[in-house]
Amino acid sequence: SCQSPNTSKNAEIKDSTVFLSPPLITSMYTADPSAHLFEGRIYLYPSHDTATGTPENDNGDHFNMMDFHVFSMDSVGGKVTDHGVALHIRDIPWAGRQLWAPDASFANGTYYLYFPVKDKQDIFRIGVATAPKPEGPFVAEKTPITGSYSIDPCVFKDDDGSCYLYFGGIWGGQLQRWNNNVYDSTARLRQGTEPAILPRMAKLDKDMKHFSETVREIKILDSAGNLFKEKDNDKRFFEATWMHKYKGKYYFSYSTGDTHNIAYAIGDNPYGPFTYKGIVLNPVKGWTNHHSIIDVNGKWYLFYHDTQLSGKTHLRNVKVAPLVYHEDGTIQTISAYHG
Ligand code: FUB
Repeated sequence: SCQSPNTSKNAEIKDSTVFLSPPLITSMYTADPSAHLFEGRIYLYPSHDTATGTPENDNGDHFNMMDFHVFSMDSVGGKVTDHGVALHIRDIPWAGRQLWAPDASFANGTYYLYFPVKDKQDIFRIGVATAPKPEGPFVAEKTPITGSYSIDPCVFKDDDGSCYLYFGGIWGGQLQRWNNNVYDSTARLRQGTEPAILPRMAKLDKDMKHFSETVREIKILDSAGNLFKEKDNDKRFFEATWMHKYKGKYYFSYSTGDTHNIAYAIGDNPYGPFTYKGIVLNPVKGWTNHHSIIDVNGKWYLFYHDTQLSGKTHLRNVKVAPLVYHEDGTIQTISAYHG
């Protein structure tokens, strides 16, 4: 059953908004919602959380997902339709385990689903699958995107039709193992005053299945123009990339992971650098925080998740809240709870 957000319970406080949203989907556990407006409907591409009994650890082995369902609604607050299994891990020829957070795009008359999964060597790569309809079912390519690695792909289509893939996640997402696009299984996490690990991106080829350039790091700078250090872990990048454009500026948002914020930084072009501006969403119930931001006919929304239904960190439920910009283009911080 699906309810519309109960705005009467929501109160504005100073520069942040408390918005109490009900879960959008209660028939299964869903997380990491990537939302898009396709064919006049809102489509959601979330992770499908499942209780497989895999023990919890810092690598996120308990996030042991097997398939994706796509959901759609005609408006925020409208009935949510479950379109069934859009892609199953057994139909990805190169996949080993753990189907993590996906995203989707439309080009060439085709829908493209981007997804991270560990390959048979237990290394996270990013795959792509295609379908003629936004809800799938999607057919996976036989190999991962050449040169891709780590997790949490976000595909951003600019106004000129160019598409860019942003990705990466540290700890269980393995980004710390990739320096200059070379894999080193022994590479360790950064510490203290060492520069924080940076997210990655590359422009996509017109075929949407290859990178058209070498993967590069993107810089997130503080207001003084300096890169964050690992000790700045309430602001530095951890995982959950998202890119959107507002009034000609590029907004790169992400999770700070172990400090559980959704933070954002603004830049003048898709490659950055991006300057840190603040928090989009304060920590939610559960360890992870992962979101998307879209414009639905002039109104902006944040899709996110928490663990209201299960109380378990790996069994999450998708939610939505309105997103408000200040005059200067900064975003009003959203809290999912009172107090
Ligand atoms: O859902 C699995 C992983 O947890 C995602 O890829 C991360 O962003 C975190 O939400």
